[in-house]
Amino acid sequence: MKTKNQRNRSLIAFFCLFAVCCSVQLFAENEFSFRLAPAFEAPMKIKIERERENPAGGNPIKEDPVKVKFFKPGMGASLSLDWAFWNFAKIFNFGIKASGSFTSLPFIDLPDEKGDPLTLLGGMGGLFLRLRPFDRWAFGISANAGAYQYSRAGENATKFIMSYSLGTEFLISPYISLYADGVYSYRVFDESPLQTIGAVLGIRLNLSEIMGSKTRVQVDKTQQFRVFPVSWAWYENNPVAAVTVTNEEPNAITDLNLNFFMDSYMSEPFTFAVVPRLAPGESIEVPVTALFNEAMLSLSENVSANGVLQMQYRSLGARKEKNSGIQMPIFRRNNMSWDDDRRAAAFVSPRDGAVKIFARYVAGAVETAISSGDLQSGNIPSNVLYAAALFEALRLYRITYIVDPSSAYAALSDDESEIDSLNYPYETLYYRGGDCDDLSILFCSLLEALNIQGAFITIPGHIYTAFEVGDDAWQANNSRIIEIEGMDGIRRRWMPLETTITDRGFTQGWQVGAMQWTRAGEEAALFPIRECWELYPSVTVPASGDSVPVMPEWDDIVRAVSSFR
Ligand SMILES: [Ca+2]
Repeated sequence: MKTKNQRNRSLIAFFCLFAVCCSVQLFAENEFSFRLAPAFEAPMKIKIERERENPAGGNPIKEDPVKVKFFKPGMGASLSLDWAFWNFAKIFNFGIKASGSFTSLPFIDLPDEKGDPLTLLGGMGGLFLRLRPFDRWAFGISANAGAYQYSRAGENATKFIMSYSLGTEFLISPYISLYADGVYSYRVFDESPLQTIGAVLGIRLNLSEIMGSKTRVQVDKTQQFRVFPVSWAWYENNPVAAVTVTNEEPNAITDLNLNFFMDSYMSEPFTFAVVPRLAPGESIEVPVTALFNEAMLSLSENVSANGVLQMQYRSLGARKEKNSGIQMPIFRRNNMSWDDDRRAAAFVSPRDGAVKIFARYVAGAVETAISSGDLQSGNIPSNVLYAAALFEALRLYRITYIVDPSSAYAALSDDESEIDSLNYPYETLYYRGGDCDDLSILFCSLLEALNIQGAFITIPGHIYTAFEVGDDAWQANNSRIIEIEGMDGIRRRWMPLETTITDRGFTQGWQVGAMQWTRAGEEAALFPIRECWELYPSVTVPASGDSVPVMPEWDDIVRAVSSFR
C-alpha cells in the first residue's frame, strides 16, 4: 500500500515529466524577439462631471458632463520582449509578451495656469497573435494589461492600464523587421479614465535568429545507385543517389546550392544542383552527381563511405548554410555491372605497369628480329604482325582460359542487376588466366600499349576482341576482316581474335573469331575501345607494375610469328 505522501510524490513526478514533454513540444518552435519603437500618443477627451451651486441652497445641481482635453498629444517610447511558442497552420504564431512604455503628455496651458506635463510609465504583460501570409509581410494583434505610474507636479500614483494593438510588419531579413502598430490604451486615472490612441513605428529584432541562426532545409536520401570505382569519372554526369530537399523555412528560399563532398575520394565539394527558388513547404527531388578522383581505385573491398551534403541558400536575403551527413556504399574496384558492355573498357589500360612491360618486351622481340633479318614480314601490316606476336607471347606465357563460376560473363552479362568482378590487366597476367572478359581486357590493353586500336566484340553470352588492321589493301576481299564505320565517320578494317584460345595459336584465334562474328549475325556488336573511353575513361590501378611478369624467350616469340603467313 502506498501512503498518501508517496502518491502525492508520484503525482508530482508525473506532472513534472508531463510538463517537460509538453515544453519540448512547445519549445520546438520557440522564437524570441525584441521590439523597440518611438511612440506617439494622443489623449482622448476626458469626461468631466460638473455641478453648480444650488441657488436655493442644499445639494449642488448636477449639470451635463462635458468632455474636455487637459493634455496635448505627446511622445514616448515602447519596448517589448516577445516569446512566440506556438506555430500553427504554418502562417500563425501565438505567444506572450512583456512590455514597457514611457510617455510624456504636455498639459494644455490655461490662461491662469502653466501646467506640468503628465509622465506615464507602464509595464504590461500580454498575448499576441501574428499572421504571416507572405514572405516579407506579417500582421499582428495583441492584448495587454498591467500597471502604470503617472506623475505630474510632484504628485504620483500607480494604477491599472490595458491596451490593444493592431499592426503590420515588414521583414527586412530573418533578423530584423520594421513594424507599425496602432494602439488603444485605457488607463484608470482620476475620476474618469484616460484613454489614448497612438502609433508606434519601430524595429523588431528576432533574437532567436540573431543568437543562433537556424537552417530549416530538410534533406533525405530517396535513392541510392550503385557506385563502381572503375567508372569514377562517369559520375560527374550520372547520379550516385537522389535526394529530396524540403524548404521548412516560413518563407521562400532562393539561390539554393547543393554540394556533395566525400573527402576520401573527392578533391573538393561538387555542386550538383542549383535551385533558384523554393516556396515554403515545397519539396524537390534532385539527382546527386559527384566528381570523384582516382583515390577511389585503392578500394580493394566494398565500403560504406561517409559523405557530406552541403546546402547554402538565402532566406529573406540572408545567407544560410547547413551540412548533413550521407552514407554511401561503394563497391570494390573490380566490381562492375553489365548494364552497358562498354563499361568494361574502363578496365582496359595501356598505362598498366605489367601491360607496358609485357607489350614493350614483345615489340622489342619483333623489332629486333626484323632489323636483324630473322623475321621477314613480307606484306603483312605491322599491326597484324605485332598483334600476332602479342597473341603468341600470351600462349608461350601459358595464359589460360578459366571460367570463374561466380564471375561468368555468360551468366552475368544478361542480368543488368548482377554485380560482376573483372580483373585488371596486371591481375590477369599475375594469375596467368581469366575468363573471356578478363582476357579481352588484357589483350586490348596490350594492343593499345603498342598504339594499335583494340575493340570488344560481343555476341550472346560471350565477349572477345578485334584490332584495327591498318592497311586497306591487305586481304582486301577477305570475309574474315570486319569493315565498320566508326563514330568519327571513318571506315576501319578489324581483324577479330578469339582471345580465350591462345593455346591454339593466332591463325586459329582469327578463324574462330571471324566464324563467331558471322554466326551471330545481327546480334554481334563491335565496340572500338577508344570510343568506349569517351564514356568510360580508362583507369589504371596504382601498383599495377609491382610484379613483373616472367617473359617467354624472344626466339620463341619470333619463331611463332614466322609461322604465320
Ligand atoms: Ca568475369
